[in-house]
Amino acid sequence: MRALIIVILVFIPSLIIAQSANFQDDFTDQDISDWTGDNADFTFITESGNVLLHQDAASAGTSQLSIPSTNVVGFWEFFIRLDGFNPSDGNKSEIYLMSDSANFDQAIDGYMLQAGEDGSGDVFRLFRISDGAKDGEVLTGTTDISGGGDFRVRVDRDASGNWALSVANSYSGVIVEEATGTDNTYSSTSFFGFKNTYTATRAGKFFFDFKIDIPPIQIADASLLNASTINVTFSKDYDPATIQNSNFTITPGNLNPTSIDQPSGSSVELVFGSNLPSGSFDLDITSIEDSNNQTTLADTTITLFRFEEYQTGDIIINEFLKDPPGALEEYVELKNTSSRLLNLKDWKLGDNGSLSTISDQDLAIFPDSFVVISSDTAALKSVY
Ligand SMILES: [Ca+2]
Ligand SMILES: [Ca+2]
Ligand SMILES: [Ca+2]
Repeated sequence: MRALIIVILVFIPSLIIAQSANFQDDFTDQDISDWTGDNADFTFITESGNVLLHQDAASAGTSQLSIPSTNVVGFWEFFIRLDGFNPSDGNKSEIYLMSDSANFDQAIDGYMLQAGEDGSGDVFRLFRISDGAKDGEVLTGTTDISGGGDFRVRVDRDASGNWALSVANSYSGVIVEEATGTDNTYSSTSFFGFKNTYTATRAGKFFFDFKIDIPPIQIADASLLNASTINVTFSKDYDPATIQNSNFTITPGNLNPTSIDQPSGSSVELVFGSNLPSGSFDLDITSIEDSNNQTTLADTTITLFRFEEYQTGDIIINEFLKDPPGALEEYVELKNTSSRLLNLKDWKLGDNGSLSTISDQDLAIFPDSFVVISSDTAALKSVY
């Protein structure tokens, strides 16, 4: 019997998993001299350390900018703010993801994402543009943009012309895919850019960023709550799934917490099974992600101290200078005669006439080491 070999060709639709950005400009350099168009209509603002491009035109009209860009397989991700107005045909933004001309007023071929239309059904819409005119709607978003606002937008395109639109309602929001479409009429491009149309009252109401730049999660504070517990506070809420015992390690000893309490969305309490090492030790923290899984903590090492209880005679006045001549200041030198790390926090120093707290913060005095107390430590250093 002859073997019948059947070759089955399965058609698998191309998944939109593009990983590379087709175009980015974060405007950090506050320089758009590499863009072409109505450059004088634009300036910059900085919000939380992030630079945004700001249209600040003098009167009603249109303003556009373009820049050479040839990548078409990947994604365009950007921020757009239609600041507190209801977009319309007279107040809208058109993002030209692909264009064969630098001037969007010409008879271009390409693809344009529209933000703003008459009526109240405003959503992001991707159009094919042929000879400068809309030539078919490739996909239609669902996020309501009829009231303007802040939007993070990502448009993906693969080599076959499969498009996808993802939107979030804020700069650092989590984008969600909301529409797809297929159009491969044009598969190459020369320019990226945008064109805004506006009335006089909206001439300064457009903001952009063509790269999403979210501050990473960081350690805001770490300190001992007691001899076996460390509080760590992050700069933003974390993903609880990434709070694993193995992500927190103390050296020396390679100690991991035995349990972790989560008193708030941005702080943890690491509970260790025994007292932490006395003196100074390092806490290594790895693999913590923010609650939106958008940024990951850079591997961080924090040096902490665990002070020990003092005993009578541990701290002595080793030396002092009273009523010195000239410009010299009085000083008192304290010595830690013990072999343990001690804390001078809340210790008081005085004489018959006065009594002062040395420090209301942690003030380490290392084993067999000195702390010199003076009202003018700079002068003291220059003399001794
Ligand atoms: Ca930026
Ligand atoms: Ca630049
Ligand atoms: Ca509208």
